[in-house]
Amino acid sequence: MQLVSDELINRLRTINQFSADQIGQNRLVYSPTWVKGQQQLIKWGLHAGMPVTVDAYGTVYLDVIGSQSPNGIIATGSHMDTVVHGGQYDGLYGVLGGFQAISNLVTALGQPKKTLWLVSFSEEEGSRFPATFTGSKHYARVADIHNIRDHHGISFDDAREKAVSRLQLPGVKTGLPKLPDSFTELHIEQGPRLINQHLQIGLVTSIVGQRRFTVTINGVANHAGTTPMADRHDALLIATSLINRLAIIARTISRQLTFTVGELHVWPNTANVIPGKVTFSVDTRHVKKSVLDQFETTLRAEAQKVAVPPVQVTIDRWVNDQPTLLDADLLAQNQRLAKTLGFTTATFASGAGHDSEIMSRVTPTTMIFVPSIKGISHAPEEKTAPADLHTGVALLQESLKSQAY
Ligand code: HGY
Ligand code: MN
Ligand code: MN
Repeated sequence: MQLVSDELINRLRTINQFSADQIGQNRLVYSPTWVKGQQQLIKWGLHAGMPVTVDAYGTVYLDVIGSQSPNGIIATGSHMDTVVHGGQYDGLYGVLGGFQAISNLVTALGQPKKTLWLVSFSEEEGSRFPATFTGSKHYARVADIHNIRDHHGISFDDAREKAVSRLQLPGVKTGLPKLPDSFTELHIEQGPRLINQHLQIGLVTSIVGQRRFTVTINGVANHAGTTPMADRHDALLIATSLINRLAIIARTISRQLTFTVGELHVWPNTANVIPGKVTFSVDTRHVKKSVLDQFETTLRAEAQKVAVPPVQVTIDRWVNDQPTLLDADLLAQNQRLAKTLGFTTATFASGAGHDSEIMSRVTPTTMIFVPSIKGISHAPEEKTAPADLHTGVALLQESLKSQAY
């Protein structure tokens, strides 16, 4: 079945242009660029004659109603939001690749027997508000997030209501659709395996567990020139030595345990003032819950060692996602289809978190990866070769076809 390949590349370019005047992609949930992205997807759906639904969190659902069992639903999709200064493919490729696969199938084979759904989740990254997977958690009826604010003090609910109201284009329905019979997420690998092994497709066995914390060190702000070194409670020096110790401990616990401090804020952040307060993020991941438990225990113990009055330390854990097994039958099906298509594959666990870990709690779920050049992601340099983009769509297409036609 001939892929109409330029459409996908052009659609990716169109939505990525919405944040073109900044460094990388900045489609933070409920931001103006995010609204434009979801609005553009809605317009493409309406133009293709697809019924469009938007839920209260801003997730967009495009339907192709099935002829024989409209209630049997086969879904695909990913997330519309990005990290700060992110890449052009993380999330968006799964949304637009899913749209392309469904469009190709309807063009070539007409109406499916089961309903096909494309889902563009509102938020996955946790890059604006301190919560992740808020779109898929709402859709999967796992949790509804409220009472959180971004760094500017804007409330999640205010931002959500304003942005979602902008998605109420003529012809768009509102509501929370039922759950599908299966969910498949097409995504870039965001790591080096496929590209280094010159393989075309990654089939995902499981998704690592991840935990995110905000650590706050309250020291004593004071004069940089008159305060003797021995009398200081410098929050930044305390934080940096704690971070270095945690990095060394993480390596000794497990070489597969990831430990990342991606965010660090200093108050008052002035050259001639001893920092009185520092907050920093900790993102840690592993395929085993026991290893994450061990690291968290150590993190808390090491933090308490430096909490000697007047120094105070607080730790806020705001992500605690468990390691997740994905559906083995759907993976095996995709392995067979990939072989038939002549695609080279590997199966492995995902080091990145995905909406699929939430969806796998409520329906059989699988993921299809395509290579990331140099394994880079969450950066403007994120890139996947067009041929690999199309290979992922081709396999997704065959997978949806085998389930819905
Ligand atoms: O952080 C992650 O693993 C994902 O990209 N949200
Ligand atoms: Mn993603
Ligand atoms: Mn991401």
